[in-house]
Amino acid sequence: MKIIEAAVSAPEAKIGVVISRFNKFINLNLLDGAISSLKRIGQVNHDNITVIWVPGAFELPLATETLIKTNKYDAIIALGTVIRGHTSHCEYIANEASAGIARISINNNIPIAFGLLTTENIEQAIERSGTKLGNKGSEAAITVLEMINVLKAIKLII
Ligand code: INI
Repeated sequence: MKIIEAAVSAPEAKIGVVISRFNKFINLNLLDGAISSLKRIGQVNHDNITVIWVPGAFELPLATETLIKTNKYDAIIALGTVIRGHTSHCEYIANEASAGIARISINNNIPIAFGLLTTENIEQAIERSGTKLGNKGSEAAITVLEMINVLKAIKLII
């Protein structure tokens, strides 16, 4: 029997963080959580992290794909916040962002973490960006660290 379960340390990894400016006051906390986890938990070198700002969550997939095409990154963390309004506008944005990111990750065989908060209100977003319900940015960082090592192990062992 072979079992693959990887660690989360990836000191040599090159990580791109694509982040939305819309709801920036929340997203800055997601970024803080992501970078802190990359460095403290993943031991990722400060110089190997690139942060790219885009206007909104809808733009996350395009910037992510463009970054991947440079072939300089081992993983991408996509960060943003979509807060429900009075219309269905936010659903179109959240759906496109999530579908786009999933498609790009699979098509390019590269880990991309979906660090997009999709909440009913601002309070829920605050709770998930470094207060009582954790930090989605930090979770996203730990996810890509593990996935970098999982993909490596699959290629080595199987
Ligand atoms: N972008 C977000 O990141 N979050 C939102 O909640 C949001 N809402 O609700 O409108 C939002 N809109 C902007 C969108 O992502 C695009 O930047 C815009 O539509 C231009 O393409």
